[in-house]
Amino acid sequence: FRIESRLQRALQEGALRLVYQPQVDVSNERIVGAEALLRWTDDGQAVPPAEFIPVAEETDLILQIGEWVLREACRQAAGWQCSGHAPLSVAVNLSARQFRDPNLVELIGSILRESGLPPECLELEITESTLMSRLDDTCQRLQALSAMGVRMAVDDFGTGYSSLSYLKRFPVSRLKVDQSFMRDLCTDAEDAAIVDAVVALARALGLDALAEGVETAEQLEALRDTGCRYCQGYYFSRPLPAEAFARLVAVDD
Ligand code: G
Ligand code: G
Ligand code: MN
Ligand code: NA
Repeated sequence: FRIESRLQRALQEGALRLVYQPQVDVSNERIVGAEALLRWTDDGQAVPPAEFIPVAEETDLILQIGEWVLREACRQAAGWQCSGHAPLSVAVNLSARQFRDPNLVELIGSILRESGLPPECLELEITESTLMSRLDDTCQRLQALSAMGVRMAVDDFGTGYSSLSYLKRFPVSRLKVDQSFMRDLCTDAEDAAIVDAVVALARALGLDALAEGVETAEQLEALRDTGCRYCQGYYFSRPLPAEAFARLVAVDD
């Protein structure tokens, strides 16, 4: 409860910020976009999202926070678009409650209009468990969002239970291979087989695959062999403040 009122105040006082982790094309190691990740510094102390997001998720506070995140991410990503570099996308994590919010589609429409960010440059990440619950409702929401031109990604793929027949029907465009499979990719044959299988599944369904948690050159090499198209992780960059990300993109040109 205490954390909730502090978080509410942080939101009002502008104590939340976003950092951006570059997403990279495996074939040429160029930056194609970034995932926006929320940060909260409370009394000089960083509070991890894994601690405060679940608290916010218990109430409608997550809707207010989520709206701020979407607005901030779209505004900053609109500023990255420049001549000379291919369009950069921004990926925003949606909580389950946010994804079910009846106002979500309208909200995203107005945020895209006010920011000027092209809809194709916005990607929304939902977890496998959100995707695979309330399937009819999920299907309608995904259709409404993809009709706007926004792209959908399945986060932490491989850790939940996906119905492959629904995965086939849903308008999602990307599977994000969970970082837990990356850790021992080079030494554990089972993890390697799982990553191979997810990448093959994505390809068979016409989706692209992005591997999370790539920390070493060896992991990148192993990933290349699977044909995985995109990745992100500390090997390329930690999540960066917006200005630092923009500088990195400028150097990448
Ligand atoms: O940034 P990393 O530190 O630790 O993120 C931890 C978890 O918090 C991840 O599961 C990530 O998806 C989630 N997370 C980070 N930022 C956001 C956000 O803006 N909204 C939601 N719903 N989850 C987020
Ligand atoms: O659940 P989600 O994928 O949204 O969370 C991403 C989380 O993973 C963030 O907390 C981010 O800081 C973290 N992360 C990003 N890259 C790496 C990495 O290479 N290694 C590890 N251990 N964590 C990472
Ligand atoms: Mn994510
Ligand atoms: Na993830």
